Amino acid sequence: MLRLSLYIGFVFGLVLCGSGETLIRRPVHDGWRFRQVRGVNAYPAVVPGVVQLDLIANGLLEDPFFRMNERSAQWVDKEDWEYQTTFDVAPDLYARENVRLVFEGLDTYADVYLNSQKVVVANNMFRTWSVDCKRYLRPAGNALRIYFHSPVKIDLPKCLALDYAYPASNDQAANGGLLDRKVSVFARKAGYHYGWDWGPRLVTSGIWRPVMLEAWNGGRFEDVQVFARNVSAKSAEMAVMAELSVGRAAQGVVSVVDAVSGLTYAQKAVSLSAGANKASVGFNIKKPRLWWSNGLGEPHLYAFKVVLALDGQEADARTVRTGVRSLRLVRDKDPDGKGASFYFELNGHPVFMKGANYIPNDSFLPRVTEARYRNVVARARDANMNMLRVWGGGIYEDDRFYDLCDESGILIWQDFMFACSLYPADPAMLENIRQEAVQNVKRLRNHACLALWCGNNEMNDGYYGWGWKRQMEEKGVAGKVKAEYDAVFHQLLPQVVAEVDPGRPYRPSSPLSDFNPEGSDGKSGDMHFWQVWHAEKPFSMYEEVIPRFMSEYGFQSFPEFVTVKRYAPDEKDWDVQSDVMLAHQRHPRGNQLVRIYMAQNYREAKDFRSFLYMSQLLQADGIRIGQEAHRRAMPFCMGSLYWQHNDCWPVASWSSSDYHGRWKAQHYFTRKLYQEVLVSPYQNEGVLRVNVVSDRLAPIAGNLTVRLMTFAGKAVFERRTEVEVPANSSVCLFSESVETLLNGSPSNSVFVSAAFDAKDSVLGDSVYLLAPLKEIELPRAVIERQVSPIKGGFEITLKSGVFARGVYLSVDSRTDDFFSHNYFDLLPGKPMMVTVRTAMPAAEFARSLRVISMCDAVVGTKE
Ligand code: BMA
Repeated sequence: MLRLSLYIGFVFGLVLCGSGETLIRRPVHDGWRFRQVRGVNAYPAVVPGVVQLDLIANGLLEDPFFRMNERSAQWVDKEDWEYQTTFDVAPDLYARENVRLVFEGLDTYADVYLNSQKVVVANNMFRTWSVDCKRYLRPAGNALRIYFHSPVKIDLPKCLALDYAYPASNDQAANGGLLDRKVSVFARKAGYHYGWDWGPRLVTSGIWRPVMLEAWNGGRFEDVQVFARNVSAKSAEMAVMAELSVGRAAQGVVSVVDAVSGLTYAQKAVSLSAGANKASVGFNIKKPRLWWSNGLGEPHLYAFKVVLALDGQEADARTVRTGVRSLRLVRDKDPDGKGASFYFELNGHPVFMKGANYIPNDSFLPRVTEARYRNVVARARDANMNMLRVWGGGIYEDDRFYDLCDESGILIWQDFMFACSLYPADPAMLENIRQEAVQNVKRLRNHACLALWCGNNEMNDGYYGWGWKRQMEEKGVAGKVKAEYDAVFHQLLPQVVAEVDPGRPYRPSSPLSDFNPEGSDGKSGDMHFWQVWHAEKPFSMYEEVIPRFMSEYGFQSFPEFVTVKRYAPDEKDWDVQSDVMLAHQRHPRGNQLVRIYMAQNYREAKDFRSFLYMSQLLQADGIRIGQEAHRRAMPFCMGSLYWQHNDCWPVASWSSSDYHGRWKAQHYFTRKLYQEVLVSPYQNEGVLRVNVVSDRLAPIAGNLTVRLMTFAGKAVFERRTEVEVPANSSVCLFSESVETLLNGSPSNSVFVSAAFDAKDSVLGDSVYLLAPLKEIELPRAVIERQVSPIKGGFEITLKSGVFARGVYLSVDSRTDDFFSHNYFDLLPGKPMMVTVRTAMPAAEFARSLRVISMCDAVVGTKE
């Protein structure tokens, strides 16, 4: 893969640097300065960037992620800001017939002046803005100035002009000094900037994506789409659709070449007239190397170089890297007498979607580096996920993100950027949304990872289920706002998808039932299940309410102590109810709910640090019940996406890995629960059953071993059976009454260990407790450790004479460490080997390594 990317980089390099006549693209990122419009001084600025980052870099704003500093950053969004640079145009670029200035992202209300000419008026951070600027340019000393209007000042009057309020449940207007005036819905700007129940209110302004100069002679591609029409093992019918602009009528040739092998797939002569043109080229690939999702095979990517030659001269070339695969969302009417199906079928095989919901990686988007994108996608891949849902309150992600998902076999459920609110939609706004949708659908449609377009997050549920309909009726505007809703999600967006990306499914909202347009019942369509958490229902409800496709469910935890100390370094703040900790807990009842579930499920944590650790186990234990129940229920249920994969700042949240990328207990649990083979013990009416769930596309013959042991390691029961696990299915392969198994031992003194092995390797295993943890008196586990250095870190071997629950390794002083395994159960007498990646010297590591288990974290463990 690395070789392929290097090669593609090389090919791109040739194309972009220009071997003479091809299109030139150069950034305009140097020499920028910014100033507060009401102020006098100008300061150096980084482009791409946002004003808060520039203020921080110039010592004018304190890091809003530290302690309660977010509060003193609230003035920034009430100000107007101006960014300015001057640039020269290199002679080769200046000599081209056409020069275009492209802003890939302006956040949000921006007037752009080039040499004093107003060339762009922007009002949507999700759109690209470009201007053919040859006539305004000079060879040297071009002045580029961008005036950013305060989004609050622009939108507040729109809000005040109405005698009703658009619901926006997560907009933290009050924290921004705006009382109850929720202005977020008026801006085409990432919803989470205005605050969320896991995010701070940091409303940014700035040149958040690259600014480029593009120059060409004769003609260029405006867009190149490559897709597969029909795919089988034998052949793939491919299509290239190109949009091109040419200066004057010309004879052109569009060819498609394999960028790696140089092989020409197709060549077509086209007669082009001056202006905009379309051209399509078809070709076949025999025995294509298919793209597979993570776990099922290689996500092979082809690199198609599409070349435009005009009058015999190469004018432009684009390399599109994409996978060849067929993907369908299968909605059979009533395949099993239980309602319509909802599953993805990849290359002819139904695939259970194992994944999570994804939010932006930072409140300040431009500082999400390539390395962070790599890390967040690797976190999904390494936890055996095959789908992420890019949720509607964030952004249409960077190309880099989708490239990485293509490479990693991570399918994407892509929301349009609307979440948990209702939005005004007058004709101007509808046109704005149309442009946004067309541009983003075009930008993303070549990605093999892209599985589905979805109109919005939870707006349908909000309207019918959360009381918005009634609120709007009371104000006499229900007809109006519902018409606005329908115009966007039932007319405009499906139309855009049908026109621009016809092969991809569209759903108006998530969640959505098919037969009951006024809600989501899980019987058809997808479901967000929040009764566990918001309605305080027990985790066991996850076993009762199983939909066709679970696109959200989740439970909060706190980040690790080492992360907490970065934003709350003072001991006086080490209490979840301290002002600082509460500033990093944005769900109004978050702490209360964590405490309620903790008290129901576990014994009391003995101190702050233990509480943080136990909150992570609680989350992992709880979500695990859902993850296993969903997988066991295949093929009825074909997807489990928990809320949420990542964080945008350090906070208590539903994430399974924190802002710094540290895996929480839930992430370690997920890696195991999302393995190809899951061994899942569960109890029902006095019977212990063990299901084996396999995503493998072939049956597996092996052995299932089920053991019962006391915490001190005495065997109570053991059975080993030869079994066959059918392809791509869930089967119950063990069933026995708990009473027989226990054979007189109390249920709170034993654990079950179940494992499935084939050809001498364990493909899946699980530890299961027969009694609730709260009723279990965990023995005091003394964990022996041996540490030896290895390349890039250490190897640690752990052993305990008795069962140790949730063994947790940590080192205090750094955040660059990564433990291969953590929060696992140690079985009596059975050693466990963990490696850690760290730069820490050996002596310091040995000194700071902490190893605890649950018995060390709760009050009242007996010696
Ligand atoms: C879901 C999401 C988010 C939210 C999460 C936790 O409804 O769509 O809006 O952050 O719940 O409350």
